[in-house]
Amino acid sequence: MRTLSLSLLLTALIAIAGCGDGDGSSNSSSDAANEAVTEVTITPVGNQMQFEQTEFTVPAGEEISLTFKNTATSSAMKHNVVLLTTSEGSVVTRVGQAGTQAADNEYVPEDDAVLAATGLADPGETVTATFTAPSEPGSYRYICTFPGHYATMQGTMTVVSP
Ligand SMILES: [Cu+2]
Repeated sequence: MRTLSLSLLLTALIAIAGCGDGDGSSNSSSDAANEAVTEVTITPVGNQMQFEQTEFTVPAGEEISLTFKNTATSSAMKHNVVLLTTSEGSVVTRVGQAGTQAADNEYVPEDDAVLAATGLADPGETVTATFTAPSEPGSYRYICTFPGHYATMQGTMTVVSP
């Protein structure tokens, strides 16, 4: 009898844990990342130079709304999200490094490889960019171009056929 109660209790606990997983606002689980969406919210990892959401998937050719919510509290942690037309490392480096020289444009460099960009968000600020997803399925890198951030602040947008 005791064994039975314990196993019932465990089952109940597992069910509760399962529910908690489903209604969380975070989209960071791999299941959520694989599902094509047209609205995306990205946050930083605390006061680190990292995106909490390092991957998301969108349908090709659709209008996408990308929101960056800067939940950091350190005044040094200003961020943006700059989507690139490629995932090629040399381009990521080029655009990432060029951010330093683009202070007058919220650190977004003028570069053909910039597909879309949010404005610069101070801690506590939320910024949004809308753009049309590429028609070509594939991997597209996104970075923060605030000086010194791009090396660790990166993620990948996957475009899939709708
Ligand atoms: Cu940043």
